[in-house]
Amino acid sequence: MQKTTILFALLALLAACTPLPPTDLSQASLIPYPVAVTTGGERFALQAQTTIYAPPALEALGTYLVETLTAATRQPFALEVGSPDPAGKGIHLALDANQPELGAEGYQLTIAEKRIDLVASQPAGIFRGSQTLRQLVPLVSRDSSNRYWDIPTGTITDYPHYAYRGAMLDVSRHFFGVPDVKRFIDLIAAFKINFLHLHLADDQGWRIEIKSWPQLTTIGGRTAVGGGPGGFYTQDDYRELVRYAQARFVTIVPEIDMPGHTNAALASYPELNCNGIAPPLYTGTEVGFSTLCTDQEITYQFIDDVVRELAALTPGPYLHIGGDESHVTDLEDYIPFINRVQEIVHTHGKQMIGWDEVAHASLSKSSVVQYWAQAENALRGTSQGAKVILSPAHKVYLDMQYDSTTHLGLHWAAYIEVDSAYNWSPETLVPGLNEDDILGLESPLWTETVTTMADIEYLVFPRLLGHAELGWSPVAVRNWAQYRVRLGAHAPRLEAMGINFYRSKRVDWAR
Ligand code: IFG
Repeated sequence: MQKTTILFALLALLAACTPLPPTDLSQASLIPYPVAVTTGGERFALQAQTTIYAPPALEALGTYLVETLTAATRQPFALEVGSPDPAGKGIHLALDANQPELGAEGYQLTIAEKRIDLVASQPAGIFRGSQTLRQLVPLVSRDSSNRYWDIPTGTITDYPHYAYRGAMLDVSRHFFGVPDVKRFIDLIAAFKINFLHLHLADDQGWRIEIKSWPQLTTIGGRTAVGGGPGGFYTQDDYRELVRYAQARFVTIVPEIDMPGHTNAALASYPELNCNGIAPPLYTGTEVGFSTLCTDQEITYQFIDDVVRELAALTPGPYLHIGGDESHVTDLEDYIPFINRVQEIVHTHGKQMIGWDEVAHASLSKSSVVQYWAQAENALRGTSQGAKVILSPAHKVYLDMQYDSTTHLGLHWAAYIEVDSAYNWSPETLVPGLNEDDILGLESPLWTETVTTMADIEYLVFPRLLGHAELGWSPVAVRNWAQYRVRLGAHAPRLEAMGINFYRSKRVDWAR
């Protein structure tokens, strides 16, 4: 036998005998960080033979997990539906109604050397736990054999701090087609974001087909900021986005901004204008210059038709009616307008969300105030029994530049570096706002300066990961010094996902 062959044989024998170093699950760079992690010190060797087991009710989630693990390892894993492994090995998904403390989205992940159990009280918890498991699979296998991906053993018990953890995409200033929005859904779902707010109509573009008012898209959808081609979602496109989001336990919140931010609608139908004259399509970036005609009945017929059609397409509980920057709508007209629109939203079975100015109206307890600019409006809202979603522009507006050198975005609210985006507390941001009045937080991306998916990713990532942690993780685990280490370790994962993320100098990015 050749000397080299003998040498390799000895090395392989040595490797096989050498005990692998212990692992520590609590040191895993998980984002958002779980509620409770205990380490087992050993490893579960994920390999091609590993089988995923799921009951029939979780077949789709089992398929999703197989696809996720295959993408991570290039191994084709098998899914067994309804027949657990008699030897108990493999990855087992299960629903357990006897763990109500996990809530709608919580899960328990138990990793032993030969078996992983992912248990939840509801299917959403299996999906959320799958994102954690995905982050535990190392990006490279144990050795050059490319056969073992070592997952640290231990247990994770986890559930969200806030029920509403959102991201908003403005598809009006610039339009983004179905494939881009689907990618956006994939990326936000990977970090346990569970609401996608689509800003579907504004001065520059109307982006959703309304069959009873077709010119909203045939005229109002024509263009965008800068005068380039616009676009719109047919109702089938929108249904496809809703389906895609639902499969990832993301709920879509559609927004039709009104009475301001309505030039696209006004340009589409002269009869919607108080003077009966349709203004030209608008391709600039000013705000606050448009208003629906609040004292004409046709306006409310229009709104009822739009809300009816949109509500029928939207399984989620919320319909967002905007209400921001209505600078040319007198307050004494604005208030009854919002009150009436709130009624229309209720008649079509939805709860109203509005930007914080809507708190000047008479809000019902089912309504939600999205605080973006005036903290006192958040308190105006809760004093009426409404709830609050926190979107403080100086902390979560993802169209804000990172610093003065960022080639995209604005800075009217603030420059928001990665540490600043993370270093705040939803619980104490607004003095006097009670914790149980806060549904959660949402990070809007306005797209005046954003035209491509790469632009979206550059502004959204990595700041959204910090917001995902502020929304999901308990107060005790949220601190920048510790989070920034985990964030830095995520760089190879973000690269593996093809995300064009901003490499802030405030973070030590792993290679
Ligand atoms: N404010 C406007 C947005 C957008 C934004 C850009 C709200 C609620 C400034 N309204 O934010 O339409 O123009 O940062």
